[in-house]
Amino acid sequence: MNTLETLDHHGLPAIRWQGPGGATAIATLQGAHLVSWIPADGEEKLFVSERSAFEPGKAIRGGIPLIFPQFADRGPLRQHGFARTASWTFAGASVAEEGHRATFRLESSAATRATWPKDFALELAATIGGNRLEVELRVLNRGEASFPFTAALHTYLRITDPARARLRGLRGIRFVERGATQVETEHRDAITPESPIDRVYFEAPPRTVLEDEGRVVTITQRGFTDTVVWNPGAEKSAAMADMAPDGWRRMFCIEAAAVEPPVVLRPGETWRGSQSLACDP
Ligand code: TA6
Repeated sequence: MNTLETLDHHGLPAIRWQGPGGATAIATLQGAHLVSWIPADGEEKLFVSERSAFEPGKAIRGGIPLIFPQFADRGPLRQHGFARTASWTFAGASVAEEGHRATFRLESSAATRATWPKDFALELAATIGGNRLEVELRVLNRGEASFPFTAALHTYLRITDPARARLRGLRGIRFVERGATQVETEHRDAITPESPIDRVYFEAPPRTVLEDEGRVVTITQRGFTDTVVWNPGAEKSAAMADMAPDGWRRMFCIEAAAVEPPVVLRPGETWRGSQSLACDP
């Protein structure tokens, strides 16, 4: 693949590459964080807040943050764990059947062991081609004991109008609202980001569909058992330092997640989870 370059993305080292059909993507080495994906139709599909920090050690608001080894505040670590702010290495580019792939790696170190005393290796492989993006997370347990983890690909999809955006495919699925303990069942055919939402849907179906002003993105997940749907709404958006007051109107997080129960990984084993996004041509 000869269409790969390194660049400085708002001060953070990053990789940009091209896939078949003219698709492009950019990922920062901090967090192996996808901050742009433009498929063959030429339109950016990921939302990144124009007020996001791009500073070492600070989470980027938007794109595809990789959450590991703790989802949200479900454990003793800092919110969403350390992988999204850690420095990853670029492990190379390759040509796959589905398109052009960039792979990033993060291994346990003295710094990660200080907060989470486990031996692990993570790989994040992002493949683009035509109208598709596939992101796969691999977690290898290099230690001598099993460890539990929770994880997510916290994808911020760009929308143009919260009144028209519709997420379909979660009807009949059990969910819990953030901060609540009671498990409820989704009764709607279509979920809109018009009112704030922050839910984990358990044992979610592998496929959901986001419609937005005639555009359709099919979201497929494998390995990840749960789907998280998040939009902070107007009030919370206005209170966030890294979000414009109207930021909520332009994003909808549809996250492939492994939250409940946590994954328990045995020594020497590798766990895989992926999310793919396909835009209708
Ligand atoms: O995935 C949903 C969520 O856990 C929400 O509760 C919300 O806080 C969001 O993630 C963003 O978290 P962050 O740490 O990036 O501000």
